Amino acid sequence: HAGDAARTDLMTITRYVLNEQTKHPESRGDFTILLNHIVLGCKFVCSSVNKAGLAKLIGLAGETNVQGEEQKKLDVLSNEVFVKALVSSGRTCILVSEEDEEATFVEPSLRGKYCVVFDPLDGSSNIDCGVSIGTIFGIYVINDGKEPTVEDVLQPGRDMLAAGYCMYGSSCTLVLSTGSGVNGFTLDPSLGEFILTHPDIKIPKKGKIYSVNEGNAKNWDGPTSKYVQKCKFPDDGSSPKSLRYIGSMVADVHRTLLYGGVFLYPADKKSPNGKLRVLYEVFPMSFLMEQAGGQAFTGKQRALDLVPKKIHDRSPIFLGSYDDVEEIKALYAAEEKKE
Ligand code: P6P
Repeated sequence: HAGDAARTDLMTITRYVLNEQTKHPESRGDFTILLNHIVLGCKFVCSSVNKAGLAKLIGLAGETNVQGEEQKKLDVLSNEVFVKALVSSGRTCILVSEEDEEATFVEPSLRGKYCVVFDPLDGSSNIDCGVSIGTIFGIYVINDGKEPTVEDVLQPGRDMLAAGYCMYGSSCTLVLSTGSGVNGFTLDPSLGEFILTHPDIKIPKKGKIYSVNEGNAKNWDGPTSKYVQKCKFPDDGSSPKSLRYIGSMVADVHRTLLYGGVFLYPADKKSPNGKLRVLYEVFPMSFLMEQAGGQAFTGKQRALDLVPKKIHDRSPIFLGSYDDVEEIKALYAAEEKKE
């Protein structure tokens, strides 16, 4: 039976990436090794996040654990795990993490050709109330063999080789694109393997959900205010959209990817560049949205065409269903004409 075949043909993320690798005969498997180390980091963080509540309950967090070590904050711990996993993979040369002010340059003996930009635990302020959080990552390749510098990662998001996120929620789901579509894998804890559960994800062309922090409405610019107003009081007789805002980017983006609609973190008077970071939040999520048939816009341009000046630069972002983002682009274009 087809069902049985599906149940016994376990397409793990490693098998999936190896299959992808066979499409590039010249590849020496470096990307597969790199990805395996990212997956290892995700499995560790998944296990730690699931225990975090318990650790707090039995008083481990914030005190010393059985080894007498100070219990680390989960985002600090997650960052250390990813940095160690990526460096030890021997396939990276520069790492940019939301947790580290400066980029990490891998020592020559362990240096590879990939740059990884990542937020090890985005939304970590939501841990204590059990809201889903996640790891977000993007991968650039650097082939020129010269001494790596920070300019090597200040590249437009369209040059990313791959991007993905791992969401730690009711289940642990890793969503990945290596440039030919988007696939979702769910961790089977009994196997310790990520199994393909969402093959070839495509975002609905138009959605019924908008996702934004309405608490910032006082500070929004004209086009954003007009768009949100249209969502609530449509002038074409259609029904109003639903508002869903979790306040954890990975969770809001994952819902947008699967159900459709649009996620907005606009600029506002207080933060003219918005809040979300270009390299390890905006670029990976925009890459995934485009690969799934959606799009991502900054209010001025295609998000993936942005060129960051600094590794922690921020940008406004409007991403999701193709038609919904088109409406936002039209409102910004009309504003442009007026100026
Ligand atoms: P606000 C979490 O702190 C985060 O970085 C993203 O995960 C999330 O989308 C955003 O900030 C929420 O920001 O200002 O709405 O609380």
